[in-house]
Amino acid sequence: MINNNYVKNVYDSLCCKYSHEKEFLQAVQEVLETLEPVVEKDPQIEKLGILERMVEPERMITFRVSWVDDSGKVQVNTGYRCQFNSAIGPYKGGLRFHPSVNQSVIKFLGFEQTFKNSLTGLAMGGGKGGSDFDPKGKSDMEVMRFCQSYMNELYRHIGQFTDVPAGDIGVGKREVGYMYGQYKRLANEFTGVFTGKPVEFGGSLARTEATGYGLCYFTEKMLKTLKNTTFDDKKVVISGSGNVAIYAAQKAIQLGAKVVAMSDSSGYIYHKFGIDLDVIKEIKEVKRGRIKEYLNYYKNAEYVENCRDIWTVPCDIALPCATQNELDENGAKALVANGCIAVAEGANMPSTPEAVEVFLNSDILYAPGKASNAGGVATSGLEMSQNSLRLAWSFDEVDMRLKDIMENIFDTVYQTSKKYSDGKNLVAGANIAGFVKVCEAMKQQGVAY
Ligand code: NDP
Ligand code: 2IT
Repeated sequence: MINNNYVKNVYDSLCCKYSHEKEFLQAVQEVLETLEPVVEKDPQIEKLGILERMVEPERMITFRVSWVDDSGKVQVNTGYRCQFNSAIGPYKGGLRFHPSVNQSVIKFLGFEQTFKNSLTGLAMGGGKGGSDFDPKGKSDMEVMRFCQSYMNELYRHIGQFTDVPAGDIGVGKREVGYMYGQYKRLANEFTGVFTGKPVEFGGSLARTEATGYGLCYFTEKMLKTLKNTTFDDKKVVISGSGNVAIYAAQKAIQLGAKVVAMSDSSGYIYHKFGIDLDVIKEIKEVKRGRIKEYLNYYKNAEYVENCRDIWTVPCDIALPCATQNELDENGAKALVANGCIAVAEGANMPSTPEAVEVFLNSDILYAPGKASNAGGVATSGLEMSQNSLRLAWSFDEVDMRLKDIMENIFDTVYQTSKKYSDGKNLVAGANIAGFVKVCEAMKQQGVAY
């Protein structure tokens, strides 16, 4: 519910203009609702049109990506790069390759990225991109040809001081490698224009682990501060089995927890003795297979062919690490009913607005993705620093900085939440803290006329 007239007008005009962009409007509404107390205290925000500017990307690039499949046939996909906000640094954010990608999805991700990057305390603006290309079932050569064709268009819009892409769903080291190679051929320069690169050519150690590890560092700090407890001996459910999920599981296990369920888009596995992460890595990272194959290794595990039902598995801590809107009201109610004490988002906007409402009205600790999953992009920021310095830090050095950043984000979000609400609403804390820095930068930079 939005009450303030100015905020309401901004949101209503956006709804008229982009009525078909469901995910984007959802992300904007969630942020605007929490900004009301800030807007009411500072009339300059309305006078300078800060909110109108904040919800409109600086630039939205859409392009055709034609590529040749293994049979010699030409295929066509749509490519996107949304350069959302550059007030506090070059556009920064991942690329997603998934058939569900469209303008709404890319805009919601770019919008959220702006606030997330601000929370890291590093100098990074917000951006996101991708394509509706589906890497599943494609040969390595098809993926390479697609990445090269994608980069043939994108290269003119990016640069180490302009816009620095990275990975997201469907884009890992393999894809970043192919895209970086093509960028280098076209631009004839070797610069840190991508993050999440393989370590052989400038990638940072611990970037692969960073989002999942960062999620657990944030959650551990939240548990200690607000519930006087830790991951130790807790039962954890993690959705997804990609980059974020795997390394969230690894860190949770290192911190003494037992991960009992994980999923992919087809279904979830439940292993009451604790999931064997080496097997998940073998299936997902090496074979690029399906999570169901876990049953070939452990006969006493169970597989349920409905990924949404994973939230009915009783747990102490839930970490949604797959995709947007994967956790709905029913899932949220099941978690609350089963006595779950904390939900921390590794994915971007995994909880529907109805699910968030359930969490905020319960005793569950709820950490919104733009705060709790910021470890990935924060470590991308560290990769940019290392590339500029022409130095590479050790795994432990990067990991230590990551932990420090995540604990600082928690403190900032918690303190901001105490200042503007009851200290429990970390959604408000994250949105306001992320907003204020970008807002001040925009004010100081003026508008061109
Ligand atoms: P991956 O491609 O490595 O893994 C994605 C996982 O989510 C897979 O298990 C996939 O299952 C599942 N998934 C994807 N789409 C759906 C869907 N529509 N329904 C159900 N499950 C789905 O991606 P990441 O791990 O990198 O990203 C996961 C989430 O984390 C995303 O929301 C991303 O934006 C966010 N994130 C990622 C960061 C990073 O550094 N990589 C940083 C911060 C946030 P399947 O294999 O069946 O498709
Ligand atoms: O959503 C995200 O923060 C990411 N996919 C990581 C972005 C990045 O630039 O590392």
